[in-house]
Amino acid sequence: MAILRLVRGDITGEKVDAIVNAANQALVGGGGVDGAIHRAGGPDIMAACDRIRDSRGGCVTGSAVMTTAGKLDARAVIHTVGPRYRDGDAGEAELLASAYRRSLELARDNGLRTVAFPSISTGVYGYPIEEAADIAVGTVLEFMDMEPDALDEVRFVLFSDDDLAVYQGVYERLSGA
Ligand code: AR6
Repeated sequence: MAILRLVRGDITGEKVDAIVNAANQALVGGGGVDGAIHRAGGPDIMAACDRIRDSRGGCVTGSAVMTTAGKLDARAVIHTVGPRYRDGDAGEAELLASAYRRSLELARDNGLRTVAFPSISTGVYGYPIEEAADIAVGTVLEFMDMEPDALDEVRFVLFSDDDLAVYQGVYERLSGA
């Protein structure tokens, strides 16, 4: 049975099997958590992203790819691409759920049993945090329910106290805790 944990912090300091990055389709890096991961992990991560871009064009929204974790204290970085939020009617919810699900499947398929997620799409991509937290926590709980032996732990690493409080509220509501 896997456990879900919610913590506040900088995801680049997490010691887990897989750190998930909120990337863009071209895998070219950027600001936010993407910039922090490449800065802390060093150039090997971008070199691996370059190879993925050259061989298969990058990563479409709602999907995920895996690279080395470079100097991070993890075995891999899973780069997923969440949707840019427009009005909520452009398929954003399905794409965000898919980003989480594909990341969890990639971890499972590669024997990565502890996974740390940031709050995907809620920074530069503008997804309202309450709605995004609902999808994030809901998708992870559903995966753990369907596949109880696939992973040991999923950890959400929230960058602010406010974001952590939102995720905690959603978790209590969805899990009945
Ligand atoms: N650890 C944990 N969370 C963080 C960290 C960190 N070190 N730094 C920022 N966050 P964002 P997006 C939080 O913008 O919305 C990039 O340029 C941040 O406070 O990183 O999916 C990519 O290249 C927010 O809550 O990702 C893409 O172009 C959350 O991480 C685009 O931004 C996500 O914010 C992706 O936008």
